[in-house]
Amino acid sequence: MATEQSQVLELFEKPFRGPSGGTISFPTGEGIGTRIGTGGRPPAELGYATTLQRGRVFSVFIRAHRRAARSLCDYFMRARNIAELTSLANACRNLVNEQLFIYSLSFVIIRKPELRRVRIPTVVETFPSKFASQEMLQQAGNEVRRNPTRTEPIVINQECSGTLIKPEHRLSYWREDYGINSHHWHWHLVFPIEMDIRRDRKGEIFYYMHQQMLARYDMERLSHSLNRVLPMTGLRDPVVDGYFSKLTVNNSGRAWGTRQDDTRLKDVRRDDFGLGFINISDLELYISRLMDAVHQGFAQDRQGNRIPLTDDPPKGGRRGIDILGDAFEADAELSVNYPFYGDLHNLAHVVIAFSHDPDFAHREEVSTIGDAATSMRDPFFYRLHKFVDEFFQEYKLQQRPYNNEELGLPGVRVVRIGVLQDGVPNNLRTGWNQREFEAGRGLDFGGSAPIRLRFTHLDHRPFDYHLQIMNTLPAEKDVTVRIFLAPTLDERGNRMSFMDQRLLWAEMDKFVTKLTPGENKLVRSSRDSSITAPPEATFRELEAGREITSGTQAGVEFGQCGCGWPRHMLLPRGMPQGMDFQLFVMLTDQALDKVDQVIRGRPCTNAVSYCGILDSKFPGARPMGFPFDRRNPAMVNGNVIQTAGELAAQFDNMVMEDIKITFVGNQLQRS
Ligand code: CUO
Repeated sequence: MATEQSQVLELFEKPFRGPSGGTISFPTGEGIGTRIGTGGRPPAELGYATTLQRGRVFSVFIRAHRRAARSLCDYFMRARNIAELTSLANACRNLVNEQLFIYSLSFVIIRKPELRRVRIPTVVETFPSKFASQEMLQQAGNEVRRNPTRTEPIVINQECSGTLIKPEHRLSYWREDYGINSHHWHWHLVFPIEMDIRRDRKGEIFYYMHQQMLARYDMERLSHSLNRVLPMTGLRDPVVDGYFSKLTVNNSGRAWGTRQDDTRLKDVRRDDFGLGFINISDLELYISRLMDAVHQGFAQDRQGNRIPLTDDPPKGGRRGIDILGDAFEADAELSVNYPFYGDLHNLAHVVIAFSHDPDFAHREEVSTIGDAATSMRDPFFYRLHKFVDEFFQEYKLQQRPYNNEELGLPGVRVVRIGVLQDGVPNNLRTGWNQREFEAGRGLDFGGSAPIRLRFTHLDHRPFDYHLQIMNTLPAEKDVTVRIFLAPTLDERGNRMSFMDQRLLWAEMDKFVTKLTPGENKLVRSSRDSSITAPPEATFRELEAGREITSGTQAGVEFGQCGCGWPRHMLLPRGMPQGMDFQLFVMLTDQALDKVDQVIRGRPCTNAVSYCGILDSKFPGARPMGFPFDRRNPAMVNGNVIQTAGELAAQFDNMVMEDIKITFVGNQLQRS
């Protein structure tokens, strides 16, 4: 195992090495890329994998790139063990795009059961230039050149990409956090499109995971007295937010594209990215057709059949949200009608990502919103996804409200809930913390000193949820516990109606437990959250074998472990003077929640609410986001329901609690 792990680390080390690494050759418009190989003829078994230029961006949002990834993954899938994978990989690593190479290797290690027990190193270390500014990397390079024999580590501190002159930049630390961007890269890796993967409820999790990221972004915005993010209004209006990432694409210093405030979107003609003509008017057609489907309650397939869109399908049927998610993202293999509903979400990423140079007039690179590893850095990402989410919400609002049977759990009463952090009840503290990553693994500076990038990030100390529950049933009862967090007040300082607060509820945890008859006291650690993953192992940790042999992790199939919201970002920042939040806890009947299945092997079960379980059904039968995914019932037991608190008051199995979140800045470790 240790040998396999070191073989894998070797494959991930210095992706830009090799004869052509970093060499850019610009196409002149006659083809989609420069083929690199012996005599200009790449080996046939690599298929489309060699159609991407080396030294450029690889993006899953671009169909031609997905096609190249499919070819390279098919090539790697022949490997039966790490030794064979190493030999296949070494045979082609100088012929294919570096980012495509790492993506495909990661994909195959995750997909093949016999390879899953090895861990892939974090993408932060494999491609530090996607996470650290050119200036930081340049400083490191200068240090190495100044003193090539130095052996003590070079530590470079991170800075955000903008100054606070623009209010949006108050959120830069969040958008540019290494953990959320790494999670997003992994999420799109484990929920790939057009890769012949059939993951359970993929369309629905596309909707839910991105909706939850928006809820978290909005909580963070309210923590800075900023309004909730507004959606992109249309494709003809200016892109209000500019973005200048300061990042580089490869080890030759090629810069990502940038975008001024108020840039207008244009039709895209980028042969260098394998893109055909992308016309804004085509995207507008897709928008209109998708909205037709939402409002008519059915989609139309290629044969003209009406496919009903409802979240109450007949038993065994797919929910409308799942069908809509697949049509919207879009996946040509799963969309109900790909030519008709198009590729709206991916193409919207692409059109925005090339808005600074839509026809390659300036030979500019794609901008960061065009790559899953960097897109969350761009403020406009959230406006784009708010626009996407509005379609899904429009659909959800047409579903019936949940009824008393679905919401209630007779015989079970939640008496009290609260949180305890370092002995302090119901006041959680957040602040700054730091983490170092090894940049020298992903870049090639020469020299013998380790180069460490030091990122400052939001964090909190672990805390526990305490739940006091009364089970008045005569027997044990299996229940699902759902915990949500939302701000108490809106931008104006007013309390919110159910419908206003509905989209701000962020899932904090969801777990199954057994209640004994009588009183039950549950303590649940924040570290066990259903949305988070623990910090990703670095090269150093993997080399030391610590992460792969320790305790309960031994034998786990790590493949998809990199997917998961970073643990350090579980809480919103809150305010220095303390900010009001509400916890909402709901218990539901596990008999109605559970999904019957036998899970084979020891899959990674981090962050199941965002990432599911590999090769298994999504563990939970209810619609994702339950109970806040639908409008509230107008009345319960004869009482009008207008707020989440009024809903909770009508059901014994729900309770709300006021808490505060206080930001203590640099005092976190000292407090
Ligand atoms: Cu994850 Cu648009 O889907 O970024």
